[in-house]
Amino acid sequence: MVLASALALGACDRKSAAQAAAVDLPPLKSLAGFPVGTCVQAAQLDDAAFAALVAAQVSQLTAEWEMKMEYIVQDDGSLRFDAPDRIAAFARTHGLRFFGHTLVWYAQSPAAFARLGSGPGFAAAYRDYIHAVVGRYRGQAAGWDVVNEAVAEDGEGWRECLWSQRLGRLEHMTLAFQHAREADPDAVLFLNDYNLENLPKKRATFLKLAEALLKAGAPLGGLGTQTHVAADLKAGELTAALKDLASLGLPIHLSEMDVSLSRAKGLLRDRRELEAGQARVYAEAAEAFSSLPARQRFAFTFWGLRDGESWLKREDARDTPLPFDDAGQAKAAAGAWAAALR
Ligand code: 9MR
Repeated sequence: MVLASALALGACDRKSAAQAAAVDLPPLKSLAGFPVGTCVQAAQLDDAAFAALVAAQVSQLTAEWEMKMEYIVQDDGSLRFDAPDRIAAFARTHGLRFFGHTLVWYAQSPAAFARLGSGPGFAAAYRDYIHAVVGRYRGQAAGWDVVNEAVAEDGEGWRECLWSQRLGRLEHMTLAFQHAREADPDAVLFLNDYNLENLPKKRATFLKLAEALLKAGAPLGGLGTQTHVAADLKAGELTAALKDLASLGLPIHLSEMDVSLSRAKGLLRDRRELEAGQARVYAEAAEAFSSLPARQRFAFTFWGLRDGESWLKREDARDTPLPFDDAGQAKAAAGAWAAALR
């Protein structure tokens, strides 16, 4: 199956993504009745064409990685904020909403925390970190991914990590939400995860976790569904997932959408079919998201705008998962997304 997708993508080298038909569209944010976001890296803002595209197309910014512990926490435990401050300043200058991503992530456990042991010093450092980061953007960040990717890959329970080992499985999450609330009384606080569209079992565990957090007194205010999906996602799966996630009544952030061609499992044969599948998936996402009750539509965020900047390129340089091509021209995928909103 991997070979089939590789062959399909090979065929498309003849026609590069940049040559794919560009479509003429008004700015995406002007078409949607909800905030439209993208992620950015601070250095990308030096690219004038990219900065102009971002300012024109979206109304919300997420830092792609520079608000995570991997950037903020230094080896000696001190914190650095230069890159996130730059992204926040760009958002302010251009009148864009700012979204915080992410406070507690199983995948990141800096040495500065690990060496603290499990005594009260660890709990204090955990609280101080959340207070420092959330407090710094208090009044500017509309929301935060407080806990990221807590559900196990196969949907069987929750992941073990440094935070759960030192502070407790549910307790470390409850505490993170409480500390974030102490630092910013107004930000909407999210639980965020992936593969909720294609794995109903993982989605069910995610919803149970959300309920457990609420019961434990966590000020959970919204659910984030990343939506890193592939062009062969079955029709109807995204719609069913969003409906299910919305059943708790909390605001929904479609928080990191991209639609991979390379990850499609060979069900679609050639690039033309893969691109049509991608457009169909983007259209379904737009339609399903705009069908949610207005008060539950927190934001619709693409994980990047131009194909060339996608993290998925590291996995397969031929992938073109985003709504704009390398030159910043809207692709058929963006056209389909926009048409589904009209
Ligand atoms: O796209 C992000 C990539 O540039 C970073 O190197 C990586 C680690 O920080 O994180 C990627 O973004 C991830 C996001 O933060 C959480 N959900 C999955 C995203 C793609 O891996």
